[in-house]
Amino acid sequence: EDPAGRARFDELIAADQRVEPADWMPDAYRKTLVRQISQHAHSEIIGMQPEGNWITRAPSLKRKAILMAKVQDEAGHGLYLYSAAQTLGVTRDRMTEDLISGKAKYSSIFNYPTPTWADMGSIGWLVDGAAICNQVPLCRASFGPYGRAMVRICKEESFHQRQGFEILLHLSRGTAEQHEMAQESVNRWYAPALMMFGPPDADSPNSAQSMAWNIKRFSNDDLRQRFVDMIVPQAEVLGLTLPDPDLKWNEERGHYDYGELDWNEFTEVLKGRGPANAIRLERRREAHEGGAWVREAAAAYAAREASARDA
Ligand code: FAQ
Repeated sequence: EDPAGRARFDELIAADQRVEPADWMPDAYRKTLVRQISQHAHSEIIGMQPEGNWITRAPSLKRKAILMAKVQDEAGHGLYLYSAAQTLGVTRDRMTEDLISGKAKYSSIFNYPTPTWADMGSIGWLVDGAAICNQVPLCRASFGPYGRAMVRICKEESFHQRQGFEILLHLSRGTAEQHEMAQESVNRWYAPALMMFGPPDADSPNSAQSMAWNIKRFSNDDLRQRFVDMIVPQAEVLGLTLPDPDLKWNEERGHYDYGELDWNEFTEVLKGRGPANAIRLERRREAHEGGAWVREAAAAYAAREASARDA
């Protein structure tokens, strides 16, 4: 413990200023940031798979180009976030090892399959929409590299959300079959998207401390409510129904009430028993092994450049 460092850290947090990598910080603060930022990075990387599934089958060249750009954006987000986590002392190899061994968490949402093209719309509208609600406040996270990475990520997520909304709008206004495909997809993604915000506040062990450290700015339930309030009018524009019979405007609260979510399903997914957990990890392992030669070549090139410089 460094008393002067501790005092400076407490001052920065109290003044709502930024902590930078070289500053002294409590071990628990460092640990919770590594946990959250690495989980977030893993989510972006695993999150490429459900949409990657449709790149070769996109309904037009234009849709394919847009989808490819979006999936590449997710890779970029993963890289910004791994870099932010590395400033805290954890290595990229360590994080990757934890992901492919199944030890690390990543967002529950990416363990659901994408059987139809409409799922590209639902992921953009609901999953990126939820991601934006959760991540805009993270732009003000107290840890500098995380907050700065989030600014850029949020700009790109806004484009992702619009492209998803537009896919659904197109389908919803298309043939009866297309409309039905859009509705069926929204029916599957609605509840899992609400679960992205994490467990209810009463069951969220990390929230209080993360809020005291200005990492999280709002509780899981507050952000979930904000998301529900945002998507209800958007669903009306889409001409689609949200699959929740309890969804109702509450005049007194000034918010929409919504039904209880199936938290058993959430727990099962977190334990690795969701519909697509096994295949997601299997694909990530294959990609990691298949990419070994690229890492070796990059390392050999870097070593040769370094020895040429020293010579
Ligand atoms: N899935 O005490 P809390 C995207 C875990 S968006 C899995 O409330 P915390 C964009 C939590 O880690 C998705 N696990 O935890 C995209 C903790 O376990 P631990 C990624 C979850 O950290 C779109 C335990 O439950 N976004 O990728 C989930 O205070 C389309 C107790 O929970 C982020 O990661 C969940 N949904 O709050 C990409 C945002 N929820 O670690 C491709 C940054 C909770 O103690 C395509 N993260 N858990 O073992 C956060 O804001 C927070 O970490 C929360 C959880 C809000 C997710």
